[in-house]
Amino acid sequence: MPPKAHPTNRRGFLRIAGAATLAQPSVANRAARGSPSLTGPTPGLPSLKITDVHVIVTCPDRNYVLVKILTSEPGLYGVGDATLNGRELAVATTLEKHLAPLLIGRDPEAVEDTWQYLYRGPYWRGGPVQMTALAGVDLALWDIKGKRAGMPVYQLLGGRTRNGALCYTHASGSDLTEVEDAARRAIERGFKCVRAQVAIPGLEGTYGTARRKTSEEVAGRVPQQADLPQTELFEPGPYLRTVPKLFAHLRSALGEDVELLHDVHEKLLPVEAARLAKELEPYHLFFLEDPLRPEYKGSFRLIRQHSTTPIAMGELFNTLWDCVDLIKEQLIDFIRCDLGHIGGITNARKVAALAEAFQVRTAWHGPGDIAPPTHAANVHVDISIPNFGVQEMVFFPDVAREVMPGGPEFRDGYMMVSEAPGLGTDVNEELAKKYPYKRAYLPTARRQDGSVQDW
Ligand code: EZ4
Ligand code: CO
Repeated sequence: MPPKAHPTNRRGFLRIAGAATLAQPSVANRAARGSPSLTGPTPGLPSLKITDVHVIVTCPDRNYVLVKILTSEPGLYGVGDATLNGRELAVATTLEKHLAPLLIGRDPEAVEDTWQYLYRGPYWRGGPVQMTALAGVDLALWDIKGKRAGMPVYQLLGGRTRNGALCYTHASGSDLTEVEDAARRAIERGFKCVRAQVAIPGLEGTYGTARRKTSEEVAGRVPQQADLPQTELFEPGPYLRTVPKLFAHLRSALGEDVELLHDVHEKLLPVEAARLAKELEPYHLFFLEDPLRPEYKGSFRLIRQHSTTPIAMGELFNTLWDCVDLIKEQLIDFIRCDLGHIGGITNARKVAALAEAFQVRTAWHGPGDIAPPTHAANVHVDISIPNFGVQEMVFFPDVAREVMPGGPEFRDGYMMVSEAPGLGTDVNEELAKKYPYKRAYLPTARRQDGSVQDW
């Protein structure tokens, strides 16, 4: 994968864009030219054009895709994250081959217009690959806008509504005591909220906890191979019997003060999820995450009818419109989109505003397989909206922080963004080249009879 995009007809686009500025053509003329920008620079500032788009694929510890958008102002650029775990190269190709030619020559200040143009423009809209590519562009443009204004992005979004973003970390283990120990370590570190996952007895591997095997290895056909998907085993019976025991244990060991969360990872059927939410009620979860597959939103009604356990959903959603029904029917309490997979800040702030109207709070996805610019974007939005709930976070390893410096910092249970203009994150392109892409997949899951199970 070459690190840079070199659109073959880049000069052509620059020429067209330049002509458009000089001649002020009619809307119809501009529309005929492929990549028109709305005219008119910000008064008092020189006009700005996108001059190049670098797509950086790097694997400091795991694979990341970064987008660096350069402008006609020397030294002014923005950095976004376009990482989609397991499909990184599809997003990189979309950016290099399809989006970069549309961006070069455009006004980087027109963030909303560019979003609309790239979302609705291709006709084939949506889906995780395109929406992740769009998020990368969107974040880079917000970064540029902040740098140009001399302000951190949260100021552009309306300014502070809170001092920091309350956050949670993951505690997991192979048995109840191991999870308890991990939770205690997190609490000692300052966390007020902890997500707890435990291995399910009798099953090889459990989401968020243990070593996994490939499906071939599970079937006894081949030894484990590192660059093919690992397979977890899942059975709803043992899972549904174990999870309430975990939270009974944690509540009696840790008391009521710590907020506890659990991620179902879309594994259950509606009636199973309703049972789990009901049985977890005595342990007062902060939320039960992603209980159902994302396809049919109406299933969430069944959970609601049976339980007051707060429900969070959304890391697999790709647009604002995926969120509408769950929010307006108040079938969830937390909307937890991934800003890196729903087209960035531009779409997320609308999700947040929609949620505000229905007393739903945000809990943006914040795992290790999205890069620091998305984590920074999460926190810029978190601290500038009224209906923020909680923020998932990770500590990046040093090597990742060297390649992608400047992410939000953890302080006593909260995430803080830097006061630097823009998102406050960057990419070291030279260093990134030292860590080339390595093929990797997310795990898959199977039932004990060998059939496919949602991971
Ligand atoms: O499994 O980001 O809440 N966090 C999560 C994550 C997801 C990964 C998938 O790529 O569910 O850990
Ligand atoms: Co999750």
